[in-house]
Amino acid sequence: MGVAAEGLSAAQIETYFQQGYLVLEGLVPAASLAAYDRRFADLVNGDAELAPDMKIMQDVMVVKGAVTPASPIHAVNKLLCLENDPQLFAFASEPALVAAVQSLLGVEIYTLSSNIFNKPPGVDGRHPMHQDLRYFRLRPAEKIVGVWTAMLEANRRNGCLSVLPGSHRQGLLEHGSPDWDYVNHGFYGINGVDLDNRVHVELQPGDTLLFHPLLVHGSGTNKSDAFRRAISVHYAAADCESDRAGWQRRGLTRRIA
Ligand SMILES: O=C(O)CCC(=O)C(=O)O
Repeated sequence: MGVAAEGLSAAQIETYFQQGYLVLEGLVPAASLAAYDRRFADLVNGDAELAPDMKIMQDVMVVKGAVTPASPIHAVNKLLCLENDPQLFAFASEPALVAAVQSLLGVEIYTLSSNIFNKPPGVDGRHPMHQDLRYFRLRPAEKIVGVWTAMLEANRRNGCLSVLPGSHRQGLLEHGSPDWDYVNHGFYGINGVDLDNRVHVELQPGDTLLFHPLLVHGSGTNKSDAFRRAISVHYAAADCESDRAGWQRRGLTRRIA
Protein backbone atom coordinates (compact mmCIF):
# COMPACT_ATOMS: atom_id res chain seq x y z
CA MET A 1 0.00 0.00 0.00
CA GLY A 2 1.25 3.50 -0.80
CA VAL A 3 0.02 6.89 0.39
CA ALA A 4 -1.97 9.55 -1.47
CA ALA A 5 -0.67 13.14 -1.54
CA GLU A 6 -3.41 14.11 0.87
CA GLY A 7 -2.28 11.49 3.40
CA LEU A 8 -3.55 8.14 4.66
CA SER A 9 -6.96 6.73 3.81
CA ALA A 10 -9.49 5.98 6.55
CA ALA A 11 -8.73 2.25 6.08
CA GLN A 12 -4.99 2.82 6.52
CA ILE A 13 -5.58 4.85 9.69
CA GLU A 14 -7.82 2.09 11.03
CA THR A 15 -5.17 -0.56 10.28
CA TYR A 16 -2.53 1.52 12.07
CA PHE A 17 -4.60 1.86 15.25
CA GLN A 18 -5.81 -1.79 15.15
CA GLN A 19 -2.44 -3.44 14.46
CA GLY A 20 -0.12 -0.78 15.86
CA TYR A 21 1.71 -0.45 12.55
CA LEU A 22 1.29 0.18 8.86
CA VAL A 23 3.61 -0.48 5.92
CA LEU A 24 3.69 2.09 3.13
CA GLU A 25 5.42 0.85 0.01
CA GLY A 26 7.71 3.06 -2.06
CA LEU A 27 7.19 6.09 0.18
CA VAL A 28 10.66 7.63 -0.13
CA PRO A 29 12.11 8.18 -3.62
CA ALA A 30 15.27 6.36 -4.69
CA ALA A 31 17.10 9.65 -5.34
CA SER A 32 16.54 10.77 -1.74
CA LEU A 33 17.68 7.41 -0.39
CA ALA A 34 20.83 7.53 -2.49
CA ALA A 35 21.63 11.01 -1.14
CA TYR A 36 21.09 9.87 2.49
CA ASP A 37 23.24 6.81 1.88
CA ARG A 38 26.10 8.86 0.40
CA ARG A 39 25.97 11.31 3.29
CA PHE A 40 25.95 8.45 5.82
CA ALA A 41 29.02 6.91 4.15
CA ASP A 42 30.87 10.26 4.08
CA LEU A 43 30.18 10.83 7.79
CA VAL A 44 31.18 7.39 9.03
CA ASN A 45 34.21 7.19 6.73
CA GLY A 46 35.44 10.52 8.12
CA ASP A 47 35.08 12.29 4.74
CA ALA A 48 32.59 14.80 6.19
CA GLU A 49 32.41 16.41 9.62
CA LEU A 50 29.74 15.31 12.07
CA ALA A 51 27.13 18.00 12.80
CA PRO A 52 26.81 19.24 16.40
CA ASP A 53 25.19 16.60 18.67
CA MET A 54 25.48 13.89 16.02
CA LYS A 55 27.11 10.69 17.28
CA ILE A 56 28.36 7.46 15.77
CA MET A 57 27.68 4.41 17.95
CA GLN A 58 29.90 1.43 17.24
CA ASP A 59 28.65 -2.11 17.61
CA VAL A 60 29.42 -3.56 21.03
CA MET A 61 31.40 -6.47 19.52
CA VAL A 62 33.69 -3.99 17.81
CA VAL A 63 34.04 -1.90 20.97
CA LYS A 64 34.97 -5.01 22.99
CA GLY A 65 37.43 -6.27 20.36
CA ALA A 66 35.43 -9.44 19.65
CA VAL A 67 35.50 -8.74 15.89
CA THR A 68 37.71 -6.69 13.61
CA PRO A 69 35.57 -4.63 11.24
CA ALA A 70 36.40 -4.96 7.54
CA SER A 71 35.84 -1.19 7.03
CA PRO A 72 34.70 1.82 9.10
CA ILE A 73 31.06 1.20 8.06
CA HIS A 74 31.30 -2.39 9.32
CA ALA A 75 31.92 -0.98 12.82
CA VAL A 76 28.81 1.22 12.98
CA ASN A 77 25.58 0.27 14.71
CA LYS A 78 23.86 3.66 14.70
CA LEU A 79 24.25 7.24 13.59
CA LEU A 80 22.33 9.27 16.16
CA CYS A 81 20.87 12.78 16.16
CA LEU A 82 20.50 13.83 12.52
CA GLU A 83 18.80 17.12 13.45
CA ASN A 84 21.75 19.43 12.73
CA ASP A 85 22.72 17.79 9.45
CA PRO A 86 20.47 19.36 6.80
CA GLN A 87 21.30 16.69 4.21
CA LEU A 88 20.16 13.82 6.44
CA PHE A 89 17.46 15.64 8.35
CA ALA A 90 15.73 16.40 5.03
CA PHE A 91 14.32 12.89 5.54
CA ALA A 92 12.02 14.18 8.31
CA SER A 93 10.40 16.55 5.79
CA GLU A 94 9.89 14.05 2.94
CA PRO A 95 6.45 15.19 1.69
CA ALA A 96 4.78 11.76 1.59
CA LEU A 97 6.10 10.95 5.05
CA VAL A 98 4.85 14.23 6.51
CA ALA A 99 1.41 13.73 4.92
CA ALA A 100 1.17 10.22 6.39
CA VAL A 101 2.26 11.31 9.87
CA GLN A 102 -0.09 14.30 9.84
CA SER A 103 -2.96 11.92 9.08
CA LEU A 104 -2.22 10.22 12.41
CA LEU A 105 -1.13 13.13 14.58
CA GLY A 106 -2.71 16.29 13.16
CA VAL A 107 -1.08 19.08 11.19
CA GLU A 108 1.39 20.48 13.75
CA ILE A 109 4.13 17.88 14.16
CA TYR A 110 7.54 17.83 15.86
CA THR A 111 10.41 15.38 15.76
CA LEU A 112 11.66 13.72 18.96
CA SER A 113 14.54 11.57 17.76
CA SER A 114 16.28 10.56 14.55
CA ASN A 115 18.69 7.75 13.70
CA ILE A 116 20.26 5.71 10.96
CA PHE A 117 20.28 2.04 12.00
CA ASN A 118 23.14 0.24 10.28
CA LYS A 119 23.22 -3.52 10.78
CA PRO A 120 26.54 -4.84 9.48
CA PRO A 121 27.21 -8.49 8.75
CA GLY A 122 29.58 -10.29 11.10
CA VAL A 123 28.27 -9.06 14.48
CA ASP A 124 25.42 -10.27 16.71
CA GLY A 125 23.56 -6.96 16.22
CA ARG A 126 20.22 -8.15 17.63
CA HIS A 127 17.80 -5.52 18.90
CA PRO A 128 15.66 -7.06 21.67
CA MET A 129 11.88 -6.83 21.52
CA HIS A 130 10.95 -3.50 23.10
CA GLN A 131 8.56 -0.55 23.07
CA ASP A 132 9.92 2.85 22.12
CA LEU A 133 7.77 4.64 24.69
CA ARG A 134 10.27 3.26 27.24
CA TYR A 135 12.62 5.98 25.94
CA PHE A 136 10.20 8.94 25.77
CA ARG A 137 8.79 11.29 28.41
CA LEU A 138 5.98 12.60 26.23
CA ARG A 139 2.42 11.34 26.52
CA PRO A 140 -0.09 10.26 25.34
CA ALA A 141 1.33 7.43 23.25
CA GLU A 142 -1.38 7.86 20.59
CA LYS A 143 0.14 11.25 19.74
CA ILE A 144 3.59 9.81 18.92
CA VAL A 145 4.53 7.80 15.85
CA GLY A 146 7.76 6.17 14.73
CA VAL A 147 8.77 5.87 11.08
CA TRP A 148 11.44 3.47 9.80
CA THR A 149 12.38 3.58 6.12
CA ALA A 150 14.53 0.87 4.55
CA MET A 151 17.55 2.45 2.84
CA LEU A 152 18.60 -1.01 1.66
CA GLU A 153 16.44 -4.12 1.38
CA ALA A 154 15.42 -5.49 4.79
CA ASN A 155 14.54 -9.19 4.96
CA ARG A 156 14.55 -12.02 7.48
CA ARG A 157 18.07 -13.05 6.58
CA ASN A 158 19.60 -9.62 7.16
CA GLY A 159 17.67 -8.81 10.34
CA CYS A 160 14.55 -6.90 9.30
CA LEU A 161 12.27 -5.52 12.01
CA SER A 162 9.77 -7.88 13.54
CA VAL A 163 6.63 -6.65 15.25
CA LEU A 164 3.96 -8.11 17.51
CA PRO A 165 0.63 -7.00 16.00
CA GLY A 166 -1.78 -5.46 18.50
CA SER A 167 0.84 -5.35 21.27
CA HIS A 168 0.45 -1.55 21.53
CA ARG A 169 -2.80 -2.18 23.43
CA GLN A 170 -1.03 -3.72 26.47
CA GLY A 171 0.38 -0.50 27.92
CA LEU A 172 4.04 0.02 28.76
CA LEU A 173 5.68 -3.29 29.76
CA GLU A 174 8.69 -3.86 31.98
CA HIS A 175 12.06 -3.72 30.20
CA GLY A 176 15.41 -5.13 31.29
CA SER A 177 18.85 -5.98 29.89
CA PRO A 178 18.87 -9.11 27.72
CA ASP A 179 20.92 -12.05 28.93
CA TRP A 180 23.15 -12.07 25.84
CA ASP A 181 26.94 -11.99 25.53
CA TYR A 182 26.88 -8.81 23.48
CA VAL A 183 24.19 -6.19 24.05
CA ASN A 184 24.48 -2.80 22.41
CA HIS A 185 24.36 0.32 24.59
CA GLY A 186 20.83 1.28 25.66
CA PHE A 187 19.18 -1.81 24.16
CA TYR A 188 16.56 -2.91 26.68
CA GLY A 189 14.09 -5.71 26.04
CA ILE A 190 10.87 -7.27 27.32
CA ASN A 191 11.01 -10.81 28.72
CA GLY A 192 8.52 -13.46 27.68
CA VAL A 193 7.40 -11.89 24.40
CA ASP A 194 5.07 -14.16 22.39
CA LEU A 195 7.56 -14.75 19.56
CA ASP A 196 5.23 -17.21 17.77
CA ASN A 197 2.97 -14.33 16.78
CA ARG A 198 5.77 -12.11 15.51
CA VAL A 199 5.46 -10.68 12.01
CA HIS A 200 8.70 -10.12 10.08
CA VAL A 201 8.43 -6.85 8.20
CA GLU A 202 10.36 -7.35 4.99
CA LEU A 203 10.81 -4.09 3.09
CA GLN A 204 12.28 -2.89 -0.19
CA PRO A 205 14.32 0.33 -0.23
CA GLY A 206 11.97 3.30 0.26
CA ASP A 207 9.25 1.22 1.91
CA THR A 208 8.32 2.66 5.30
CA LEU A 209 6.96 1.24 8.51
CA LEU A 210 4.81 3.57 10.62
CA PHE A 211 4.59 2.24 14.16
CA HIS A 212 2.95 3.08 17.46
CA PRO A 213 5.41 3.80 20.32
CA LEU A 214 3.88 0.96 22.40
CA LEU A 215 4.20 -1.62 19.60
CA VAL A 216 6.56 -4.42 20.70
CA HIS A 217 9.25 -4.77 18.04
CA GLY A 218 12.90 -5.69 17.55
CA SER A 219 15.30 -7.11 14.97
CA GLY A 220 17.59 -10.11 14.52
CA THR A 221 21.18 -10.76 13.54
CA ASN A 222 22.28 -9.94 10.01
CA LYS A 223 23.16 -13.38 8.62
CA SER A 224 23.79 -12.12 5.09
CA ASP A 225 27.07 -10.70 3.82
CA ALA A 226 25.62 -7.26 3.01
CA PHE A 227 24.39 -4.36 5.15
CA ARG A 228 20.87 -3.77 6.39
CA ARG A 229 20.33 -0.02 6.82
CA ALA A 230 17.35 2.17 7.71
CA ILE A 231 16.62 5.80 8.52
CA SER A 232 14.15 6.55 11.27
CA VAL A 233 12.42 9.47 12.96
CA HIS A 234 9.88 9.71 15.78
CA TYR A 235 7.27 12.44 15.56
CA ALA A 236 4.95 13.89 18.22
CA ALA A 237 1.85 16.05 17.99
CA ALA A 238 1.96 19.62 19.30
CA ASP A 239 -0.52 18.79 22.07
CA CYS A 240 1.57 16.02 23.64
CA GLU A 241 2.45 16.67 27.25
CA SER A 242 5.73 16.29 29.06
CA ASP A 243 6.96 16.80 32.60
CA ARG A 244 9.21 19.40 30.97
CA ALA A 245 7.17 22.45 30.02
CA GLY A 246 7.77 23.86 26.56
CA TRP A 247 9.17 20.57 25.23
CA GLN A 248 8.46 21.79 21.67
CA ARG A 249 11.32 24.28 21.99
CA ARG A 250 13.85 22.13 23.85
CA GLY A 251 16.97 20.23 22.85
CA LEU A 252 16.88 18.54 19.48
CA THR A 253 13.11 18.80 19.05
CA ARG A 254 12.26 20.35 15.68
CA ARG A 255 8.97 21.62 14.31
CA ILE A 256 8.34 20.02 10.91
CA ALA A 257 4.90 21.38 10.03
O1 LIG B 1 16.69 -0.99 13.19
C1 LIG B 1 16.66 -1.81 14.11
O2 LIG B 1 17.20 -2.90 14.04
C2 LIG B 1 15.92 -1.49 15.38
C3 LIG B 1 15.18 -0.19 15.33
C4 LIG B 1 14.26 -0.01 16.46
O3 LIG B 1 14.05 -0.86 17.27
C5 LIG B 1 13.54 1.25 16.60
O4 LIG B 1 13.51 2.05 15.68
O5 LIG B 1 12.95 1.45 17.68
